[in-house]
Amino acid sequence: MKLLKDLRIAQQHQQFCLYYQPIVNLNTLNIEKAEALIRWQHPQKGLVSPDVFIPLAEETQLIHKIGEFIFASACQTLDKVRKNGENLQLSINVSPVQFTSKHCYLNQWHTHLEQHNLAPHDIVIEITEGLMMNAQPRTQKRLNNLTAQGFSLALDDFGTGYSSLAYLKQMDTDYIKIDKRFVDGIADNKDDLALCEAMIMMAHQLGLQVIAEGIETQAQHQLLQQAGCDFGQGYYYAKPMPEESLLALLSND
Ligand code: G
Ligand code: G
Ligand code: MN
Ligand code: NA
Repeated sequence: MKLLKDLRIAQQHQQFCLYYQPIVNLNTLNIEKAEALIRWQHPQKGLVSPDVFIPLAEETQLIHKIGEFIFASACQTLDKVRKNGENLQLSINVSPVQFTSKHCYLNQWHTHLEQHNLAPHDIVIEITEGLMMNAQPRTQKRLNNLTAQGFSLALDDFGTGYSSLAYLKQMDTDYIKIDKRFVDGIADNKDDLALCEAMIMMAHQLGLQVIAEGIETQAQHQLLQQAGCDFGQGYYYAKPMPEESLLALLSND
């Protein structure tokens, strides 16, 4: 398969980079976090979406190497943010396949953190609910081990999977990320708003904070703010951007 062959060489040829999308505190409107989103600049095809190549990387175990690149790059960026006198928590998407590795990803992560004078609490690990379905039993143990070490944990695409509530019970989650599918309709549809409000209330009662994703309009922003949502992310605030743009944005903020 051609794309797989290209994916194997992409890393050596430095065709990957991270974009960052700001996450705004809805009480203060400060940018407190950013989500790292990988981009592949293919020499012929141009930008290839992670929706296409991450599943391929998961099937072929390439995700382990790519995952290390993502973690290392995010640490580098955060180091630059700090050197500019700013601060952020960086949110990183991690595939459950990474936790099946016999390679010691955790030692790797600690090495990268130490190299840049960072600590686990500077990082939020995002796990997609849907992907947990096929996860091995030890994945959950490993996730709880991460939070015990100080990493924050976010349940991504919350509400879209089969057992959202079961995961909340089983894992030491810090954040739920309300999926864009629920946010889209809140200004026009009472049921969508009610669902978001219910998720926010439930999360707060469990001691979790809420990040709403895919906010595109001022109306959505205001409704979520009124509903007590803690953080917002979406094109209304900013699109995913290269590192330089993030650094510039933070210093103007
Ligand atoms: O940024 P974008 O909308 O193109 O991302 C598409 C999908 O790819 C999203 O579901 C997102 O979670 C996933 N994705 C983006 N970046 C990463 C990454 O660095 N690691 C993993 N595992 N998934 C990612
Ligand atoms: O990791 P997750 O599956 O949540 O990935 C988030 C994806 O959503 C990224 O690919 C990002 O580019 C995209 N995204 C972020 N904000 C918005 C938005 O406001 N509108 C749309 N259409 N997509 C968004
Ligand atoms: Mn995510
Ligand atoms: Na999502």
